[in-house]
Amino acid sequence: STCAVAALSSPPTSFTSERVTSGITASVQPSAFLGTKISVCKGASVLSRAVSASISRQPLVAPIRAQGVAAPADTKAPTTTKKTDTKSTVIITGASSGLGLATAKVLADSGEWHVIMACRDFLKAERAARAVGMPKDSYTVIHCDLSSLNSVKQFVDNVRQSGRPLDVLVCNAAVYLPTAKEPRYTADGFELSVGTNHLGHFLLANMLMEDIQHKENDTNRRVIIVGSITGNTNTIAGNVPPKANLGDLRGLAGGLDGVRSSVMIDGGEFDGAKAYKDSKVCNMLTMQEMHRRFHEKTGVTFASLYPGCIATTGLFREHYQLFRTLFPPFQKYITKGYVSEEEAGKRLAQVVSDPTLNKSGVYWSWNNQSNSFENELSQEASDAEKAKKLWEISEKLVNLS
Ligand code: NDP
Ligand code: PMR
Repeated sequence: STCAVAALSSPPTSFTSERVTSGITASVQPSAFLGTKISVCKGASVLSRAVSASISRQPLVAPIRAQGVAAPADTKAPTTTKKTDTKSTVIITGASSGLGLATAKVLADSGEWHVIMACRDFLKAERAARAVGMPKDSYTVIHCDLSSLNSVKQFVDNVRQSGRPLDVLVCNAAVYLPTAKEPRYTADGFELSVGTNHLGHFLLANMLMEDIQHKENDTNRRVIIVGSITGNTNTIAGNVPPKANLGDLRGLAGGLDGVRSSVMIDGGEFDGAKAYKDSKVCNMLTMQEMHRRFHEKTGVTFASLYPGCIATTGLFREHYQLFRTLFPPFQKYITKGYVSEEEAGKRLAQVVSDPTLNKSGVYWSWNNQSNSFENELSQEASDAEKAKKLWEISEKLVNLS
């Protein structure tokens, strides 16, 4: 056989591939799209063709045009409700890599879902969708940068313009800055991890509630916010320092801006790893608060999950190289918490579409046989009073109240 196995595992070497007419520079990462190894064979697969096209800077079969900020991929989208297909619609934030992309692929391949990929890098998302072979009419890329409240609002407008009735929202995107010495900020001046992972999604989910609850004759309407074991201090993983802790939320109340207040939710010194774990606690608290506020009134199901340790994703792109080399085998052979991107994608896709995972207010996890179960959250991540306070402060910060 002429097959060669190309190990395209981390680290993804990123490079600037081309400059497009609008002046947007596309950064392409030929990293492991779904798993760590990609077979490059004679009569190459769509995946390997697309990946090598990206690498060799050759254009893909059809040209990709950047739509400029916040324009939907489907420029011919009518402004009235689309009745042409019977598919359900799911928005997945951060669908350009890792868990989001793997989930988008599973749902697109099922033939039952149209996936709106809410991504900050239009070209990367379009390329990723093509590289994993998502059918052309199964997805739309719409620009959304969660680190800008204006971009989130623009995204919501564009979704409404597309006319697709919305069934499910998956808040999946995240950044993790474990090696940052100094804080970084969103466009609105919030510390970047909590600003993106929590506040961006908080605004998005709140705005889209209106659209999700207005869908008629459908019981499968869900809002899913991806959580994590590392935000739960009732686990070993959650006890690896620095531990998540929101304290009395004084830093958040001050705006996380590093000027009037601390950049950390609890008012402490900047720590990128802690900020990420804190943001995951916020994600899990937000899901429960949404359940309490909206489930009975709207029938919408709210859920969070820990999909397993997907040690190969871009989440660890800013970690030390040594960590990125050792982390996958450590999780595979020592903690046994490792899951592939494909497996994690199947899990999140279940939370989106499986009729048996319809219970609201649940934090889903999977056992070693890959069976789902309702998991327990840590004390802080299930503290209803804290959830309410978090909600009220977050509403103010994103100008919803
Ligand atoms: P990846 O880095 O592969 O995916 C994160 C995605 O978020 C990327 O598509 C990235 O876009 C996107 N993103 C980052 N910042 C923004 C922004 N400002 N606006 C829009 N999109 C943005 O990581 P994972 O797939 O691992 O992470 C997905 C989710 O899974 C996260 O919520 C993470 O917390 C969670 N999780 C991951 C675990 C793991 O072990 N990996 C374990 C538990 C939970 P781009 O492609 O442009 O960089
Ligand atoms: Mg952790 C015992 C099980 C277990 C599991 C399931 C994880 C998942 N981790 C476990 C244990 C340990 N980890 C132990 C014993 C250590 C000390 C050696 C350890 C270390 C560690 C580090 C340094 N682990 C990490 C890091 C990270 O930088 C990751 C992180 O915290 O990101 C926020 C991480 C993770 N461990 C996990 C998972 C899922 C992560 C990624 C975190 C996430 O996506 O939320």
